[in-house]
Amino acid sequence: MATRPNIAAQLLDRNRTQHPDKAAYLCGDDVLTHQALAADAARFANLLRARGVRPGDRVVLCLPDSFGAVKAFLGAMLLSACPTPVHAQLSPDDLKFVLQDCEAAALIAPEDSPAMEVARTVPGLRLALPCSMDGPWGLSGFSSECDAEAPQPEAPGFMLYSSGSTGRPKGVPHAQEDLLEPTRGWATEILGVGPRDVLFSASKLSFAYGLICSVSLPLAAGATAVLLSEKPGPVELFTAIVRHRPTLFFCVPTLYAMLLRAYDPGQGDDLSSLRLCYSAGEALPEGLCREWTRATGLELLDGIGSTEAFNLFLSNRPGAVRCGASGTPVPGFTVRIVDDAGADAPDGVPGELLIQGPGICRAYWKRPDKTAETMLPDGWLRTGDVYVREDGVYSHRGRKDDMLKVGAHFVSPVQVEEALRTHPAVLDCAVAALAVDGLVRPCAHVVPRPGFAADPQLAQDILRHARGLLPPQQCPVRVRFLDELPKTPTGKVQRFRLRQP
Ligand code: 3UK
Repeated sequence: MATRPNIAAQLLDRNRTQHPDKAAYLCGDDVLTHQALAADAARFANLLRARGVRPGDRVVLCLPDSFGAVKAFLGAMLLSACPTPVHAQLSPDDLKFVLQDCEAAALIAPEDSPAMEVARTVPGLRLALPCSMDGPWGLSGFSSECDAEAPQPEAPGFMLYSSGSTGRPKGVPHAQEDLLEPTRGWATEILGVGPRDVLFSASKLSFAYGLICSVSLPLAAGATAVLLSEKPGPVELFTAIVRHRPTLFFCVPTLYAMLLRAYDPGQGDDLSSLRLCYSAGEALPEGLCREWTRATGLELLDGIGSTEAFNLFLSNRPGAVRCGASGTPVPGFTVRIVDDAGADAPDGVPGELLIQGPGICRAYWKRPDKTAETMLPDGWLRTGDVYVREDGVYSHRGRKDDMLKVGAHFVSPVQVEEALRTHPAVLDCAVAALAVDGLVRPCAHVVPRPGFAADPQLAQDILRHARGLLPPQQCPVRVRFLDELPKTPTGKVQRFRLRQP
């Protein structure tokens, strides 16, 4: 078999040759040209090699979105190591789990960050290298040219972690080539991304949606991308849009709702550079879709993707937006809606969405149980999403499992319940989705311990208790008291009975 090309080398070399001085990335007041990006990515590959990192080794990146993060990601890829970006604010516990689970050879993180503390507690880790916003430390001693390694046959080209129903996240490995899949059907045929576009994603590089919109799309199109290193709030996002004048904006529904509330064109919130807004990560409520377009005059396209697919597989189209629907299959994908027996569901009947297409992950990292459940032997991927098709258009009807998508984060009811049970008044509890303005939020259903009055004061106390233990998206927004939870004869709680659409 012929050796496979190194995808990072391909992207970097093409851009460096065609437009060396064009901006590849904009971040705050700083500009990174395609030439400077290629040079520093090569330096980083050479550094990793000199420090004993080999092709196939996992290199965990725990970094804010920044030039440094992109250089580190592409540099690791040049070596055909496996860059594994994780959220910069990942808890020390979860980071330790990821480093051990993927048997990381290296961790790249900001100097003095909690991540660097965690690194000291992981024996197998060979390298913990500090990284500034501009790049990993010590690049200047290395050559700006590097001999890129060909991707190894079985080793993952890059990996992302996705949260699971029972606590720990699962590694989702992808081949290097998968990085380019979203640039074909979705970016080219649907969005029409070209070299003159300036892309801006509020979602971070550690999330597949962010990696696609901030790395795959701009580099494949020879375009420019805006990076925001801070936590994205309305002020930060409007400021970046006004300053950098992006043409394409990618964000999640929860943030569109916040942006819409804050939007004030009279106060300088100028969105005139945008030709299109895109929403993914969780279902976009129909009302929010309409309101956004009414207020801004901009189309808002909803589409669904997943970490496993490393792509969008259903999408709305410019000029033909159906608010409240995920749209139609993205070119390259075949989709089915099936009933519990695996038979095709007719139009109008909800069932689970299965997808098939290029670039889909074929096995979770070291999780044969989860792989067997999700990746069917005939090549279909179970999305876990319930969909209904009408007139060829697909609409999301929630998740088949108990997982919640809140602000585009997976939330496991089990984890929230564990936290709630540490409150002295909670005898039993179950967490299920509650729709607030069409967006999914966790609701706690609590059976109080005898002797505790089920009143609003206790509800507030339980919510406060949860906020002290859980990240914001996992915190219930409401407590409902029940005398008992709905359970199967075998005692399993039936969370689906508690959902309030
Ligand atoms: C849900 C949606 C309704 C759905 C993602 C690449 O979200 C992405 O990846 P994840 O692995 O989550 C996947 C799950 O999220 N979901 C995502 N988008 C929508 N549900 N409407 C939507 N538009 O449950 C799916 O199975 O974190 C990965 C590119 C884009 C992405 N959104």
